[in-house]
Amino acid sequence: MPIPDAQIHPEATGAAAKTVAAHKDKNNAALTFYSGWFCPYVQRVWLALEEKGIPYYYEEINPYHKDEYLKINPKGLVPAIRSDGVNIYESHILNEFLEDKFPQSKRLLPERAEQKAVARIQMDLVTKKIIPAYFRCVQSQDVEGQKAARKEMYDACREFGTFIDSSKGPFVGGKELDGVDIALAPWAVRQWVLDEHRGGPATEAECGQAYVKWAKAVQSHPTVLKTTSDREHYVPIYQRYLKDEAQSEAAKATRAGKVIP
Ligand SMILES: N[C@@H](CCC(=O)N[C@@H](CS)C(=O)NCC(=O)O)C(=O)O
Repeated sequence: MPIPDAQIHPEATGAAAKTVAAHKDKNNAALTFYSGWFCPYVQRVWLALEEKGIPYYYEEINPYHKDEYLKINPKGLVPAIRSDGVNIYESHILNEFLEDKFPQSKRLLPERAEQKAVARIQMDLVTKKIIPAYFRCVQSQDVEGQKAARKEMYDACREFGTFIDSSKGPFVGGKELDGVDIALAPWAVRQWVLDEHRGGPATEAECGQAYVKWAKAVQSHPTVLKTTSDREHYVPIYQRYLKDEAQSEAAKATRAGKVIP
């Protein structure tokens, strides 16, 4: 029985492939970045590495063929980093590690303890509410479940929008991406799955003006673009959840010209 994920396209493509090619020099790298080009958690760390301008060696891993990689991350998940002989994993922990290890590079989290705690509270909303609802919405095979998850997600995105100071935005970090923006950015990149298969584009009515502006700004941010592969190679990853769609109530309603809110 083939495992669909094990057949993921083997490498980054498009703009992301160029970024990979620029990070294949082991001699001048401060660390090794174990990546899977397709993974949103990886993209979090990739964004932090690029925004901070850290010299890294990029190693592509298919985490569904674990083998040797279990020695780097016993959980078998990407992303991971090997730095000074130590293996580190979990995207949030990795991004905090990068802040600690490279204090001279661009800061992505506030230095003041109180402000840093606030940033962690904001990232908690992303981790505990927005991301689980995103995956529930994609994975749910019934329209009611999809609608409920979409609402849950975009309600939380509206709350995320309140973290943005509209006089400084579009990002939580003002004009520049910061750690809180980066925590959610990969899912804004993958919002097309919901736009195209789970009820249409996110509207200001459901998730607020600040979030809609934020998502658009993220989707066209240069660092986001240079860590994103060609769309066609992401499609098969989501396809298993969308494959029965032709038969689904959502697809039938769409074909009948009904809007799925
Ligand atoms: N909590 C982890 C999640 C990482 C994760 O789920 N990575 C997926 C790819 S997107 C993976 O490596 N999956 C391999 C598997 O499930 O065996 C993090 O934040 O780094």
